[in-house]
Amino acid sequence: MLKERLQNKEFLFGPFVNLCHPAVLEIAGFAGFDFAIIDTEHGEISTDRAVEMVRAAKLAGISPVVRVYGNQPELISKALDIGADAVQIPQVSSREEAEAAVYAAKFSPEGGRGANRYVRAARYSAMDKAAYFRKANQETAVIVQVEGKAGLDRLADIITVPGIDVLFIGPYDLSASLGIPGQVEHPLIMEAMHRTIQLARQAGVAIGFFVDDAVSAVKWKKAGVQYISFAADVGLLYNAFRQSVAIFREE
Ligand code: 3PY
Repeated sequence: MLKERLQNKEFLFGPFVNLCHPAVLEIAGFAGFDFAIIDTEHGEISTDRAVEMVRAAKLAGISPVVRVYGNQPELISKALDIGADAVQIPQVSSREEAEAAVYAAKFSPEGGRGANRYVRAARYSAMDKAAYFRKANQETAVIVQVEGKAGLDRLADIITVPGIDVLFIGPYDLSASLGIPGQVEHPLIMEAMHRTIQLARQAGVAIGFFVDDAVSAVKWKKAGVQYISFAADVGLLYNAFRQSVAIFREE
């Protein structure tokens, strides 16, 4: 499970998935990624399609993470009910919002996630019921994305919220919020990342970051970033297509 690997201080690497097909998760698993983020915030994937993708991920030995559309309890519990190893919540800007995300992701007594033992995550009731609720709290990870100026200003407070497994910095949204859209290598973004890494070390929380290329992934891994999300299936496919076309046309 992703959470255990994070606790073991492993460095994990995985793409966003925007193409709405289970085969993408199988391909990502066979390629050796650690996780893939099924993105229901951007793109066309809905929960009923995400479940097929979660299934495929599990079969291919890759951890399915579901990025929800927003910090809404019903979306967070649904992502976990369908069997995601982790839920990733965008646009978290305050301690209260981070606490609400954790509360929605945890069953009582740690939170207020709606309790149902007939869902896929509970093997449709095949799991012992007490064990399911306990194990779900222990084994599923909560990843909060800080990606706006307000969240950045409150980072020191957000990072100490109990129950956060990864604090993820989204450079694209952050660059937009700072008035430099798309300039993800800008010194302001780099400064934010280095400050986050520092704070995370003190708080004992894993850091997540998004990169567009594998060389940057290695750089951030060396800086201590444990959860590195890498581009998206569509962009990787485009690059591979484009490269082949360029070779064929001798461009
Ligand atoms: C961001 O960079 O803002 C993300 O959410 C990851 O793509």
